[in-house]
Amino acid sequence: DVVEIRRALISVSDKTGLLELAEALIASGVEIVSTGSTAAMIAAAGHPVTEVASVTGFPESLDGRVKTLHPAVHGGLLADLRLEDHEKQLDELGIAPFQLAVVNLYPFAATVAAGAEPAEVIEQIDIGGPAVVRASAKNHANVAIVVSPSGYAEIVAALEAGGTSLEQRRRFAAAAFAHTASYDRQVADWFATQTGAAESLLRTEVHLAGSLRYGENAHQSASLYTIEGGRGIAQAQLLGGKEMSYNNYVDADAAVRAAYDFDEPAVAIIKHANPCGIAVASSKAVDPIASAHRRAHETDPVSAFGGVIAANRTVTLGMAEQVADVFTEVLAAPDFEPEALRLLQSRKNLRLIKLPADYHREAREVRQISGGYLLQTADTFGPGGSALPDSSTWTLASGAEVDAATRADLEFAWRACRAVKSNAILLADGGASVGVGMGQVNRVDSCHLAVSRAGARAAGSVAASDAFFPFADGLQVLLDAGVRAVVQPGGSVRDAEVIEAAQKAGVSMYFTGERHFYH
Ligand code: 93A
Repeated sequence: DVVEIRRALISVSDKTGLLELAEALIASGVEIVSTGSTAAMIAAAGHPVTEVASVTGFPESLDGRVKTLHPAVHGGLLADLRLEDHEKQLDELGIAPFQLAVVNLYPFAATVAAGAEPAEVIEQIDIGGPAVVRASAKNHANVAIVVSPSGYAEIVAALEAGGTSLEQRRRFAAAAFAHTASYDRQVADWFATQTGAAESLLRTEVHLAGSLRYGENAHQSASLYTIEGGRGIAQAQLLGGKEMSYNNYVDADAAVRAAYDFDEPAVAIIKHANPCGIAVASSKAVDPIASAHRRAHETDPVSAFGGVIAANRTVTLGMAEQVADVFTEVLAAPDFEPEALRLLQSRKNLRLIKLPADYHREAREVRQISGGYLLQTADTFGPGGSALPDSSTWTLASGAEVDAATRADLEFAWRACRAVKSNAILLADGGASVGVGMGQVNRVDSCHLAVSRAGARAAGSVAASDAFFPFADGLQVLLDAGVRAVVQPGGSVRDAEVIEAAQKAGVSMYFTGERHFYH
């Protein structure tokens, strides 16, 4: 199984250790065949080297795009000399076999990272190099392939040992295919960024972080994977309480997403991935994040029991005292004041999650379906996302332009509504949700739910709907409850009917032109 090295093909972009390797090969009587600048460097050091052009009978051409892509090279790499017939054919074709290939590829990733223009990046897509690497790796029964200077020492040792072993060549081949696969992935990722399409799923480098006690239910097993470079819930630090469960992760993610949709101090309380309360701080609050929490809690104190809370500001002692009074599963925040942390850490069942300082959501979302995955760009308007929605682009569909306070409420409701599973209706007043209708299979039921949750607070509140009203019936439920203004995407074929209902009630209604389904 030992293959003696008599002829080597060397074509490297990274010239680290090249001369030491060449010297050792020459000292062992190995013939070196090499490309352009690799050959030039070996020759300049005074070593004999055969230019690949003299092997192929063709000059390196097309600005170096065609160097090693030739049967005289690939025949020598792919011939399986365990077969008499291959040996005979090589003789007939006048092709000499290689027993070693040393290749490292054009620095594609480094060129992209340096911010090069597309034309320059494309020139750095190595074609001939990977072909040599793959051919040699396939034929590892006969050829050793080295793709990194870190492998040179082993080759030098093999020269002294009389050749490479099958075990070595197999190991080199495995590393070689991993190398070309990762190289092609870099190319694919770059192309994905160029086409503007949803980014390649392959871009995602994931690591198993550990197993969870169980999944959504006790009989399901589960684990957590983290995304390389991710800065989200999966990277958060656990500062107190028991380990995070599968459902804790899901709900904490929804809570953080909701709270971070706001620039101002905001708190979201989540149960089963839906908000039972979202609020921003009252403008007069001395302790803004405590104010936001108090108001979010007041939306629906019954549902907030056993909830998952996220704040987009440091948790103060004031907020901590409020949270400590209510049974809560998880509290996620960018940080905690020391006294707040001390108090909350005394609650042994409360998981305290400190988010990464540069928290951001992934730019794309993956969901599994049977037999495949769905990938989409995220519906972001928080950190790392698109610009915050701007109510200046809304159009007035009915009633009079509202005053500044009502407009602020509508903007709040529109943002908060995005955290609610479709069909979503959210009633708000003064920067706090007062009634949420979530996850219903028709919009009328979501309206009823929001109104009944709001109770007496429905009258005079503003309403947001994540998608258009297909009929006037859902909106009518809200109008009958006395909402003072409505925001919704608009765009239904029956918009005229819907507008008429709002007009009849004397209610201002804005169209955003953009929908925020969330399933
Ligand atoms: O442009 S290529 O895709 N065409 C080829 O035929 C070819 N053969 C080797 N690039 C090719 N290579 C690459 O050239 C190698 O992978 C290596 O990175 C580089 C070495 O070229 P030089 O010796 O001229 O620096």
